[in-house]
Amino acid sequence: MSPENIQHLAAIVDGAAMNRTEIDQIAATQPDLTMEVAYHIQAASVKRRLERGERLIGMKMGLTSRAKMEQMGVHEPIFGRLTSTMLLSNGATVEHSTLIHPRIEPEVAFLLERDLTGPVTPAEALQAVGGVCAALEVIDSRYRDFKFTLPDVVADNTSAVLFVLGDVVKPPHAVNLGNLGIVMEINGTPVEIGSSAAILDHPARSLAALATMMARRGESLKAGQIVLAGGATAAVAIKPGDHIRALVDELGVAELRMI
Ligand code: OOG
Ligand code: MG
Repeated sequence: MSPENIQHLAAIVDGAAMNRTEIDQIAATQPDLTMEVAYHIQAASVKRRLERGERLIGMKMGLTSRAKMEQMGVHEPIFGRLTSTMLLSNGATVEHSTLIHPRIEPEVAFLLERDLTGPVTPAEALQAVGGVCAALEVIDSRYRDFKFTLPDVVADNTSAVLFVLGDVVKPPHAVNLGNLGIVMEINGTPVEIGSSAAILDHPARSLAALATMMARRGESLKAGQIVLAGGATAAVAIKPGDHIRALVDELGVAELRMI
């Protein structure tokens, strides 16, 4: 695909994210939308955000659990980029009308204290981690009806829109990271139950996979960045009035309210 077309498509997905409008899948009209091209579109669209003053604060993994792969009908982990306007304080209130068709999922997040360059093993990846915490990610695909191919969702920065982190931060080896029970409640009712083991069998594998995939593009993770390891359960549609809590064993609660 030509550089001009990549910039053009980046402007379309960025505009849809900015204006919260639905768009048609890119793959439907662009047969040369490979995964490689899709990551170029993602990078170019996030560059537009950075040019508007947002900061890159981390990365996210997506489709790292079977539940998510089955829900979305795609079967390969992908990564996206997190910017400063996506991070809300724990317990924040979000206006539903500012989003398209938001869904929410419980996650585990890594806080990096060292730079991390792939390829690495999961054990090596964990050496870059200063802390782990509970997280909730709101995803809001810009594609009509939340339907997409794998390259489409990559181009759309893996549906990233908002996230919150829990207040409890622990060193990765201080918790049973490979099998933390996770419950997501909406208005006090458990709606999803899972474990951090659902995230590629261990969240450290997700972090290592991220560093390794980024290395293929000549990119690396930096000290101070946040990494969302990927949804541990299927994502759930949210509506005004919902109070959503992710309760993660040993790591407390990440929560937010929709109005
Ligand atoms: C893609 C984003 C997936 C996750 O944690 O699996 C994701 C989507 O489902 O829209 O964030
Ligand atoms: Mg996610």
